[in-house]
Amino acid sequence: MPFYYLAYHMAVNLDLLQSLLAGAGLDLLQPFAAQTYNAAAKDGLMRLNTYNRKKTLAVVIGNTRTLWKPFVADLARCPEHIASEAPLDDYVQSAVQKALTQAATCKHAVHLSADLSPETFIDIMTAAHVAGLAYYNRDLHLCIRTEYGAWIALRAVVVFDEDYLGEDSPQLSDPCPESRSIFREQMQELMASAASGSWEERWEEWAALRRAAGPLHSREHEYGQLQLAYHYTKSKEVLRQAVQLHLGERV
Ligand code: B12
Repeated sequence: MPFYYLAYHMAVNLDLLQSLLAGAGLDLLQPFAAQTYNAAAKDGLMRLNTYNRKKTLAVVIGNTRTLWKPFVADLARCPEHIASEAPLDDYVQSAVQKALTQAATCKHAVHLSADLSPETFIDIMTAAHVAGLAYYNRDLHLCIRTEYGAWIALRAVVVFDEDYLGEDSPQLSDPCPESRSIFREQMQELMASAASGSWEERWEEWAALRRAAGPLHSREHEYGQLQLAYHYTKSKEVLRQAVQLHLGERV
């Protein structure tokens, strides 16, 4: 992030925000102007509050595989969280709120990607794309970042009552254009099968598609075995195993 952001946004310390979020495993953060999302979002979707500014500061927050360790460490400290309906979403929400409490003194609105209520729903793949964080491949329904491929998750957009002083976001191009045609057929087949049953049944094939969606070098950033299984199955048993492993590693 360029230094001038830190100097100008006194009511939002983006440097502090970034480091607090990264400490919690949310290691991707990209500032952008809220208006660019509002112009790009599909009709019928909620628009971000611009606080009557010309260019309003917003950030899109995401993570790579890095999130898994601090999340599991948190579950090891508070195993009762495993029983919650969506432990990872709860963890993210709490980490974002905690970081904002310390790093922002102005009004702000948080839009979590897991929140599906129409009044606050954010089409976060479009947000990540217009912010310049990751390319939105509409055929694969995945955002792809050159370094990490599709091994990223998009967690939240926060809009601040502050001006956006950065440059216009860069126009991204597809880091792996060859994936488009190669996987269209496989994607259609999986979608058809998901429509007639549960898509989780074939989650390993979905994961294989995601693996193939990014450049070769991005494969080193693939989620670990338990992280992958949890993201696709949401199994509590996987979380218990991860906690056991974490506790074993600490002995
Ligand atoms: C709804 C949703 C789904 C639904 C989609 C079905 C449906 N038609 O409703 C289901 C449950 C199938 C799903 C599955 C998965 N999803 Co999903 N999903 C979302 C969510 C919450 C909203 C998408 C949306 O409605 N966008 C708004 C509309 C206006 O845009 P649209 O372009 O018309 O949206 C369509 C596509 O996005 C599509 N879609 C989205 N995800 C998927 C997945 C599949 C398999 C298919 C076929 C279509 C599809 O469905 C949308 C509605 O028709 C987003 C988070 C968010 N807030 O945006 C995550 C999100 C897109 N999903 C994500 C992921 C990773 C997955 C899964 C891998 C499983 C998971 N939980 O990790 C799987 C499999 C995806 C794959 N390709 O491998 C990530 C993508 C990350 C990235 N790198 O791009 C997001 C951003 C969530 C996150 N925390 O990061 N998902």
